[in-house]
Amino acid sequence: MSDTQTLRRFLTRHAQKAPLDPNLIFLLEDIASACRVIGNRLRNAAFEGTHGLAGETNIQGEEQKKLDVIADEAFARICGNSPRLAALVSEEKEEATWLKEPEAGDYLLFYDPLDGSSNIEVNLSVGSIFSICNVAIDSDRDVLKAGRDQVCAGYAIYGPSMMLVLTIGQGVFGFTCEYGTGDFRLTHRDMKIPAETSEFAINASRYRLWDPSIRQYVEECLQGLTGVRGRDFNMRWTASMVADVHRIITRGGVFLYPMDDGNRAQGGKLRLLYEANPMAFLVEQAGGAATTGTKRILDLAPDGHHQRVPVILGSEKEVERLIDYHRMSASQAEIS
Ligand code: AHM
Ligand code: MG
Repeated sequence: MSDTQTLRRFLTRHAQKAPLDPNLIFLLEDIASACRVIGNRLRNAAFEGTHGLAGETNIQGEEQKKLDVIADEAFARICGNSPRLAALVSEEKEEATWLKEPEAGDYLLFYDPLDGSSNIEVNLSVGSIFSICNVAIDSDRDVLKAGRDQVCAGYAIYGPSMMLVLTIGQGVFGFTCEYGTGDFRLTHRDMKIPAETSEFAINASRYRLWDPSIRQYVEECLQGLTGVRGRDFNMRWTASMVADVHRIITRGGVFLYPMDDGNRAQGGKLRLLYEANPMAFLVEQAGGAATTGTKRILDLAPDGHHQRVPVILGSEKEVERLIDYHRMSASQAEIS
């Protein structure tokens, strides 16, 4: 039977064993509340008239959905109560929102309030992704933190059940929202990604745009049992990063949103601060690996709030193979 301690009990028990700032616990509880509110708004959207577009475009030039705006407001309103939260960096806002004069030890919250929102109308899983870093010194307004500086990261997945999956740097833990009480309860302890997998996730409609390394990798997977990999591979693509990463954290696999001819000018598709970094932290904490193809994601030095990067993450052996293919492809390009 699963352990059913609540998120608060889990965090306070953790704090008895290892130092954990009570203000981080408050912030995590506020994030859980925001996600609970977003989950309820998603569930009732058909009755509340909140499907469809908001009529605005965000900083990424993407059309905002009404629910993107509702989710962004829920995060800002509920987490804004946290006493040591200095600033918010949201996918939906061009600039950071400062809530107080930053002091060393305060928190910075990075979030994508509703990831995969193109899936809402077709009633597939969507999610919220978040990442937390510390303010290093008093008055420091620098929010361009490297992923390795994260103190906590996680996501909420709004699927057949609502879950919160998080790491505070000591493994990955999944909490399911109990219907009725609304409590997040620990149902998935110390989640681990197996090093080997036979399942990959990529938007294959972009085949014509891929670099040779990605083509080679996918073509070899597709050859199956009689090909160079000597085994059959399965493919899944939800087009909701949270759902795809959740599957990988639950049963293994590799997720690819590489740089290709369609997104090279932007640097990739997924955003570093509130998509790639938190997912890379979670995946590494679950025993997997996360790279751009050439660099560890957590070591990247961000150059903008909404910087995009290529993302390859999941089961360690497959990620290592992809890094090798990138290396080989780069040295071949040098020779020719
Ligand atoms: P979003 O933040 O605008 O929702 O975009 C990110 C999403 C990811 O969840 C998902 O992995 C990817 O975009 C899907 O892209 P595509 O539609 O090209 O398959
Ligand atoms: Mg997103």
